[in-house]
Amino acid sequence: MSSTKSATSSFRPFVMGTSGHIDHGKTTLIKALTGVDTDRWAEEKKRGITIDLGFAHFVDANANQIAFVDVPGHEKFIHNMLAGVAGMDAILLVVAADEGVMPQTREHLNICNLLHIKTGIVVLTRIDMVEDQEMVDLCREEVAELLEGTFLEVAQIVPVSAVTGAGLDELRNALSKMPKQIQIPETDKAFRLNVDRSFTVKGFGTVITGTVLSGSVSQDEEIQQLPQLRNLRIRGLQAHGHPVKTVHAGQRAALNIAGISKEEIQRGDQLAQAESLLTSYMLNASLTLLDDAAAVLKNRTRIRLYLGSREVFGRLVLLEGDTLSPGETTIVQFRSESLLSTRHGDRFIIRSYSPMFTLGGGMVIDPSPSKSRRVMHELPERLRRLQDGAENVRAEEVIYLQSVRGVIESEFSVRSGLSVKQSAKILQLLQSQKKVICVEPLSKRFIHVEHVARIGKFLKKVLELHHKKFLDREGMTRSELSGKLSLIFNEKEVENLLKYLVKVGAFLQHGIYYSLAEHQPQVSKSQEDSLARCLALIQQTGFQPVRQTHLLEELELNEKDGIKLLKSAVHSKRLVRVAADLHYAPEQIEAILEKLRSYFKDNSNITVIQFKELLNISRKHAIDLLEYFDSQRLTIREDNQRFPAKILVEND
Ligand SMILES: Nc1nc2c(ncn2[C@@H]2O[C@H](COP(=O)(O)OP(=O)(O)O)[C@@H](O)[C@H]2O)c(=O)[nH]1
Ligand SMILES: [Mg+2]
Repeated sequence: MSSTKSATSSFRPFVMGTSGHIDHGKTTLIKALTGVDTDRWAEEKKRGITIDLGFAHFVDANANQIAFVDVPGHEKFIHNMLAGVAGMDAILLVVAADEGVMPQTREHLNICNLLHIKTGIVVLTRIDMVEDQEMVDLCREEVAELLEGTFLEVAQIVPVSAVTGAGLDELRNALSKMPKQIQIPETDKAFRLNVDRSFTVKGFGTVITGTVLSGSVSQDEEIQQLPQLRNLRIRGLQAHGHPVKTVHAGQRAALNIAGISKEEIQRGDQLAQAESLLTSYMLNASLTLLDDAAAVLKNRTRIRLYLGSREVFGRLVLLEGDTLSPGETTIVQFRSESLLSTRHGDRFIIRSYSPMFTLGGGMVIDPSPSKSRRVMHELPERLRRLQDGAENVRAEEVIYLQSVRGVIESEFSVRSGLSVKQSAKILQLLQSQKKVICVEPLSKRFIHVEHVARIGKFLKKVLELHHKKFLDREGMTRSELSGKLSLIFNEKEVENLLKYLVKVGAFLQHGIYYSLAEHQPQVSKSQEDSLARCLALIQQTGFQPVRQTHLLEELELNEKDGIKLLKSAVHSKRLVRVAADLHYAPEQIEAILEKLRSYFKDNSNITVIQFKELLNISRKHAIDLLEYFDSQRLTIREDNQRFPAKILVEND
């Protein structure tokens, strides 16, 4: 994403949202400050209430940009309020002095508190409506009590009247102090925006609006729409009503997007830098039930989840205990009915399915959990460590929780919440502490050593069974051994895993074979003698092959045992099986290839008859041998001629 040099200390745009009960004067206050009537819709004007999110911007005395998001107070439109609240840096909590704290004052405050909004200002509105100062003081006390223990506990409380203008200067003054209290916008992180509106503008096409949560994005850049994982190009940008080249964290932005209809992108979708989020139907999270939640929460309750500007339905699986009581915090798994896109650290709200009220909220700990039953053991403890452990503890859990699949570096920071730079450093540390291994130097896939040990255990079992079944064989080759591993790992990864397991002594490697340390291929002395005689016989006869019946006679074994011994000799590469009734010693095959090589020096190809004469063997054996060479890709057949394959001549 583009450089964010301009977003330095003097330029700290931020988003401030209203909160509070209906009719307490939120919309009127924003109009008094900005001149903008945020009730955009005819329906809103007719009914005199805010239904959906409204937007206005304000430039404070220090020329800093504040984007206001005006939310509806009515309990029926809390879902719209939730769509706007996710990107807010600060809150204007509005309480009418003549009415005091009301249900949605509490509910909005609870929501902002659960979403970890960091700061804000409390505005006591409509002070012209109360008879004396005493009433205002009473309201102030009531509000102060409500704010105890919340993020607004230390907030400034400003009494105002939008009608007389009293207190508005003090409020503007308080607003200009806000940037210092707001965390530096996350400008160095990946670009991310929650879509809250999508519409068509004549002559431009589809335009979406949203709050830039982190990073920045510029005209003509490619971004991804999530959870659809669709790549989109940005045709043009506006911030606060003006065309710009780049938009930054803390700004409200309108993006003109190429090649998509307004129906294909909607409120609830996200736009983000590719690979900065993970999609899943499942989330592991911590969840706090509100003190004033109406009832205990039962396991597997169907609820509404609010994440960014998105509302989805799903069930909450309690990972500890069967119920959750008001005020308690626990670890849960959310099973969504539609696809989600999140990263570690995202905050969410849950509301009851019906009737609708806010139940609680929490933080995403694992944005795309492994389904492996193996990691279900101790899962809540591990998730808790991943939630608030030290960086290296979190990093280790991230990798452990992905079981044998492990984590590739590009998704590591999405799962851990660590920056890309921190991630690289910590992965290095975990490797040097021998807690994780890297099985793929290119994609950088990391697996926890405990899971690698499990892979080792599994392979040892496979080897043990194999040794039992084939007493006389030396062991298994990599391709024989990789069977089930190749479902997860590519060839290079299998190779590296085996190399590691041999290094830590799980099993042995000799030549192309892997075997358990205790395994000794069992060939009896007499069988060994028989085989030696048989090999001697084969080699004596030059290129004239010995028939299998003759070999078996020579082995002095019955047919069944004899064939088994031949097979094991083939397996251990002491004998080459060219066809059912045709065996050669490896040295003979090499000698034949040598003859072929020198033949091909003077000839471009060879026919069966020429080959038969070259070796002085029967036509049938010549064909068998040539077909064997074809199968080994040493020769290439074209009609009745064989041409040398590259590897045959290159060995020259
Ligand atoms: N007297 C007086 N009336 C106000 C003041 N602020 C808002 N109102 C009125 O209170 C009603 C509700 O205001 P509105 O801004 O729509 O409230 P919201 O639902 O919180 O957005 C409207 O009739 C406003 O004119 C104020 O400071 N003084
Ligand atoms: Mg309003």
